Amino acid sequence: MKFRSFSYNLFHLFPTEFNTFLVDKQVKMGEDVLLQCEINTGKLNVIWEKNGHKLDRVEGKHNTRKTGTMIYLEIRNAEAGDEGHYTVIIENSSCRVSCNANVTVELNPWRTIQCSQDPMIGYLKTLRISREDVRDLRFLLHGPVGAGKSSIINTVKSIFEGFQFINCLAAPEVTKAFTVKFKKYSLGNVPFVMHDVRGLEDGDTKGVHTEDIINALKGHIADNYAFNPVDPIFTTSRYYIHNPTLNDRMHCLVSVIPADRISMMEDEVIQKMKEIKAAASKLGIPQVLFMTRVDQTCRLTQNDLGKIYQSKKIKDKMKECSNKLDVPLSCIFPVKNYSEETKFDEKLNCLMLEAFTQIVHSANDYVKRSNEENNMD
Ligand SMILES: Nc1nc2c(ncn2[C@@H]2O[C@H](COP(=O)(O)OP(=O)(O)O)[C@@H](O)[C@H]2O)c(=O)[nH]1
Ligand SMILES: [Mg+2]
Repeated sequence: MKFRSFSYNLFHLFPTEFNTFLVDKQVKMGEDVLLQCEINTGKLNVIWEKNGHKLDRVEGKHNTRKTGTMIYLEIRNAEAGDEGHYTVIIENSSCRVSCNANVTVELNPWRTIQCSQDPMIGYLKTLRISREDVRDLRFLLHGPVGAGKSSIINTVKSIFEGFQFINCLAAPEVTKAFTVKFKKYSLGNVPFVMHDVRGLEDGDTKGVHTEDIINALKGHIADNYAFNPVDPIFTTSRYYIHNPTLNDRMHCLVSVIPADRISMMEDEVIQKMKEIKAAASKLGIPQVLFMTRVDQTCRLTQNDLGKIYQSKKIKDKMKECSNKLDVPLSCIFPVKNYSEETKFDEKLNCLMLEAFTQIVHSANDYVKRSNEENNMD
């Protein structure tokens, strides 16, 4: 016997429930979306919400209806703005129940991704540095603790060396400030060197000192120097390079930001990153931003990395990085690192290789423009 045939006196004996729930929808631009669910009674009030606010119904776009116990919301001609978290609330004087669904709209791609890694690896393996006296192009990675700096090095190393490194550089999620030394990582068969530094933290006595990153950019810090969070390197230290050459300097600064944590980053850390960026600008050193952990912030991307440039969430996160750190969107590259995977993933490699090619070009251009005699101080 169905509940709807009972009188109102029996209402409290049979609480209102959903027979079927809303389900998540993923649609392409221009497609229609139909959200539907079924309740066990027809005599109730229905309210639709989007992202926690009452749905602002637009004529010709939203169509809500109730047919018996079925409840529908139709969204016509899906656009980027239709993406969101939808809730249907069913209520009367004595009860209120709700259920939710996410609507994801695949945007038209705004950047393309190459789908074959071998030409990109081949290109980078044969690329010549624009000056003969420069042995390697050197990259400095900086950013908050846990941003994925060590994982980027691990991922790039794995791609060039053709097998997957166990991600021993990356810190487990719970630890902080795992990397304490200024560490140089050569990439085996290509003339590129990446430097990993201890992560930035808020406060003056935690994480790496801003001044030391600037010293590293200028080439004053030797490999294996253990960062001291309280004081920058002393000129009397045996790790201090007094007259750095172009081979000691950094040729590109890579800021690393985790997409899933950008909104929660402390202002102080952002301020430190901006300070370092400003110093790099003053030195003429190119700067690029790698946005990591994209899979942790966007389901569409997690399911298919090839759709990263169709994701509104990724685009929004890139804009947030751009606004917070004053980096143009064209200099922001969303990347995914190897974290739990045990097998090679060509889409992951291609995304990383595109970002990596960009920093190689920027660094190569910088060394071409640099005058060996330039004093950086
Ligand atoms: N899911 C996912 N996890 C990542 C990614 N990049 C890094 N991680 C994880 O995030 C944590 C911090 O990374 P780590 O490289 O140690 O950060 P670092 O402090 O900047 O060197 C580790 O547990 C990594 O496995 C990514 O793109 N996706
Ligand atoms: Mg690290």
